[in-house]
Amino acid sequence: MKNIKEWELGLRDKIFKINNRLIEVVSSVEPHLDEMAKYTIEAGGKRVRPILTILSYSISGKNDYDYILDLAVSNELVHTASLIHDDVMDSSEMRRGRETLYHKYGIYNAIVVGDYLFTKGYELASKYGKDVAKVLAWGASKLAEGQVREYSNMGNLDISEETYIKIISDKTANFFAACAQAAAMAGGADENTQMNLHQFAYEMGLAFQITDDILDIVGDQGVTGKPIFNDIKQSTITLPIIYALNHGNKYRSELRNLIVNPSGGKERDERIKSILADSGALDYSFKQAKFHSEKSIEYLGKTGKSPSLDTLMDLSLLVIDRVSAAL
Ligand code: GRG
Repeated sequence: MKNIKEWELGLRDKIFKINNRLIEVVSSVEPHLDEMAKYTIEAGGKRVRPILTILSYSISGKNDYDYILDLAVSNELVHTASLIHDDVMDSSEMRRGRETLYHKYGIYNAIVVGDYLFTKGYELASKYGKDVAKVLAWGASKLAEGQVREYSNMGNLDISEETYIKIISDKTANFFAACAQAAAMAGGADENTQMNLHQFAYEMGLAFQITDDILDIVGDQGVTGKPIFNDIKQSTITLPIIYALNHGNKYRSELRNLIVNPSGGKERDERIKSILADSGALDYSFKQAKFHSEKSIEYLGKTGKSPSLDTLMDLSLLVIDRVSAAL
């Protein structure tokens, strides 16, 4: 298994081209919009979705990856638009290591910049034909469904693991699936390959989101670029909490009290963290992430040999690797 640095190095030229093209396509004749759109793009991000798009295309696509660059960029724009709107909904102050657009420029500007990136994304995707654009529209509509389902379950301490999986399927995994499937489609892959890549990316997306939710508890803001314990602060109940509430009899009422009581600061956070560790909730959640990562690789194995296969596999393993050092 390669470490993250090596993996990034192997993709450096692609990430460089993605970043340049992103800046190019968000340019606007309206200087303030231009400034805000570029502020958001220049904050960076892992660029997982555009990389997933390029590699999924390479499984069957005959052209150089330049051909699929705009679809990759389109997917990053839709994702970034959703993050901007998410930060408005959560009143978040930090994202990608800098002040959120919402906090710096205000709510009205954040809504419009999100809309702008979203439409720019669709303009680019339309180049690949209506079937490809339709898959992406499906993925983006799932983002919205997931977001609303999550919002309506805020503070719901009785939320089931099944509902949690439904939420993260839509807010994360189905969009990953749409990125991979649309790219395979644009590369002329047969239907079987398209579906295997869809399933691969879906399972990887579940692993990615579960990992993200663990990192919200045990992560380091310097690495993730966003504050930790944000989910609990927002009353978003994620897998570690669900597990501990359902399996840690000893801690159940204490944990419920700690979650509903926002005071207590760092001490409260540390206590929640130790309950989640002692009840086995963090280990269980990591096992679930690992399970989905392994499942994703099974689907990948069904797509047939190609040069980008190993890198896609590394991507799925890296998704869960982000958390193993923190546990
Ligand atoms: C369709 C534009 C649009 C919006 C729909 C607000 C909203 C409604 C959806 C938001 C859904 C959401 C917040 C999903 C989070 C998914 C997720 C895992 C985000 C973090 O992704 P990373 O870690 O972030 O890839 P970076 O910053 O690295 O790109």
